[in-house]
Amino acid sequence: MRASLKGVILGIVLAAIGGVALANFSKSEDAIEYRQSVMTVIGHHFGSLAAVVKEQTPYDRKAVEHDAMVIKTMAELPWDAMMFPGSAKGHTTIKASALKEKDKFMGVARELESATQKLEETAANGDLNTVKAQFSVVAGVCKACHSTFRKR
Ligand code: ASC
Repeated sequence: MRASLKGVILGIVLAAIGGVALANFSKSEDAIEYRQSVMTVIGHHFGSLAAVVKEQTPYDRKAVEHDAMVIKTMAELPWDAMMFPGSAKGHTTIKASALKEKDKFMGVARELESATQKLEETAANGDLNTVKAQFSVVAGVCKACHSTFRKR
């Protein structure tokens, strides 16, 4: 097989494996808009969970499962956009250190993915106390990353 054909096939296979994780951005503004949209959606659903945890909203198992599912799914999405080269400039609150310390930043990103995965599992178990406990774990990951990598 010719080398160029092999290259094309490899590209297609990698793109298929990558699936939705391979969002493509042609410029910084697009990456910033995408990641801010994702964080906005996470914020809304985390806010409705927070109201349940603080007992301002009655516990509804289905609603909690739905919020946790959305948060877990969204938590997988913004990382390529966060790491888009040059995207610490412009209409954004990410610190330049997030892109410079990519391994450290992505370590926290993976922590959020596993903490929100657990949140989805606890929501499915239907016990409000374990949901509350895991909500606190996720909130801690949010807060740690924001205080390290987000401008005030
Ligand atoms: C939110 C939000 C955050 C996190 C953080 C958790 O709802 O907007 O930044 O939760 O406050 O500690």
